[in-house]
Amino acid sequence: MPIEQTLVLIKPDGFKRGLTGLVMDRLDAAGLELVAAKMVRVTEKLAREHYRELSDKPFFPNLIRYIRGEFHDLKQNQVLALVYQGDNAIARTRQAAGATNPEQADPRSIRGSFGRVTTQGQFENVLHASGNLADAEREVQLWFKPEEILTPIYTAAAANGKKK
Ligand code: IDP
Ligand code: MG
Repeated sequence: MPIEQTLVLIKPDGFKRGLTGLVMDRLDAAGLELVAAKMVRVTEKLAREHYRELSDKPFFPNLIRYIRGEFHDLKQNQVLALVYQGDNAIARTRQAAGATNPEQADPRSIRGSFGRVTTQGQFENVLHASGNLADAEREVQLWFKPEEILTPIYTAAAANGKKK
């Protein structure tokens, strides 16, 4: 099994509802190793770049507002950004997170336990977790400089090769 790194963001609902420690406990319990962590002010540019593959979706404008904390009164637009490492870390983190729609997620998963769909139809699902290796490589390098990660494994060449 290859060693992978994956990006986790504690989204504004998770942060505001005091779920940061719980998410980190669950990922610890899953045997994942924390190799980077920082609070980040999410600019419009960073949000759009992070979610660029979803820019055509009808929920995109509200997704950008959501990740920037505009629905949760986060004046600094802050999220906690984390990088977890381990064998098969990407799939294992997704497993702990649960399905995108919290109403369809395994009730024991983080999203299934603590996420919600708002009356406006927004999925508030506590955390972001990279979906696959290509996303993980791009996202870890979008949010972190190599020197901010204890043991960086993704190279700049991989990220540049994936730029449009
Ligand atoms: P993921 O976060 O599980 O990888 P993506 O499809 O990459 O799911 O979507 C990114 C985020 O956009 C989701 O976590 C969720 O917050 C939001 N989202 C995705 N699909 C919908 C939808 O159909 N309605 C509302 N929000 C959505
Ligand atoms: Mg995704």
